[in-house]
Amino acid sequence: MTLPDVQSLVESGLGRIAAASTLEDLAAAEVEVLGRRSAVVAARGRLGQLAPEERKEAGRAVNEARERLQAAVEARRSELEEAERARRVAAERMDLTEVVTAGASTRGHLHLVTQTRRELEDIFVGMGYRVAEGPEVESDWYNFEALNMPPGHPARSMWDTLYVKLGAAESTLLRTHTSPVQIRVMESQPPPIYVVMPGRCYRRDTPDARHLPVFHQIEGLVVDRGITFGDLAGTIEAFTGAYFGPGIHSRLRPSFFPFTEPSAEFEVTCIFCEGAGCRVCSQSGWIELGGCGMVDPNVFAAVGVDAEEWQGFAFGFGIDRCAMMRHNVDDLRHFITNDIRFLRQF
Ligand code: FA5
Repeated sequence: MTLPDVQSLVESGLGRIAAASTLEDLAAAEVEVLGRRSAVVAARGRLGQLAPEERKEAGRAVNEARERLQAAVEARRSELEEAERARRVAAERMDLTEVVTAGASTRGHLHLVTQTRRELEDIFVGMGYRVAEGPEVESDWYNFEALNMPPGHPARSMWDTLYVKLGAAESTLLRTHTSPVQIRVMESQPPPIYVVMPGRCYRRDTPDARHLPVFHQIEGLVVDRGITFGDLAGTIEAFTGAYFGPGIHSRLRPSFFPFTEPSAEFEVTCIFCEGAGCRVCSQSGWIELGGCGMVDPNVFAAVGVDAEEWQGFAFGFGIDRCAMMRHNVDDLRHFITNDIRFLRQF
């Protein structure tokens, strides 16, 4: 073995290492150039055959060759790892300019929940209702007490409440439903009243396919002379047909709310199976949308309306749930994850 032999062994090894274009290929090159069957290891094996005076120098040359090749493998590995990291970062990069630069047609539009709220308002305005709004941060009195739920009333536990640190303990809260706006409307004007009240509500609900901790309801309130439960049922049916279209109907099931008597839950034909029964509606053919009932005389008393002269009904249902059902969305959480591919569809 001559020194030029070692030199050419190093050159061909360096060429092989430089040619490796992936980390896997580099691992294969390392085995070829430095592994048990490599030329370097074979050269070292042949050192014993040399005369003692040649052996020392040749041994040093072989060791240096091995170290250079080893260093070249390490350097190439760092380069390839860096390139791989850069490729991954580029692939995962979120292009925040996408929406702005993708053309004039992507100026954006109202969120589906806002579109739904407006459509529901339009339906009720078409039936002669006015639209009213109330605050999202409410007092205990409006959210509970005036609605026939004095402190300690067991029905308060129907709603998992988020309280605000303001004033006396548990006196201020994020409204759990839009029903407090009924009270504000009745305080601000005498009957007759035909009003819908949309808005955001808050509950300590764990997010799942049909619940969000922040969601939207639309409340309805009618106070007039001679109002009956039949008017309530007819109004719900008219709304159901107007919003969901023909073939989708409503039904009322006895229920309990402290501020209405009698109370009912209203359900609409499951739009997924059109009443035949499926997984979404637990095979019942119906999906619950909200609560309703005749205004309880205690609520009229809280706002000074004479229950002998005036009767009324109220209802409240989920706007997000309406949008979900009408547009075949299987999970409410899509509404708040801000995935432009989902939002763009509507
Ligand atoms: C109420 O909130 C009553 N205030 C409704 C009412 C008004 C009854 C007037 C009588 C008279 P309930 O807790 O069932 O009721 O909620 C009504 C609807 O709001 C539900 O059917 C559902 O559509 C929607 N909703 C309730 N919680 C959530 C939530 N966490 N996420 C999304 N929608 C919800």
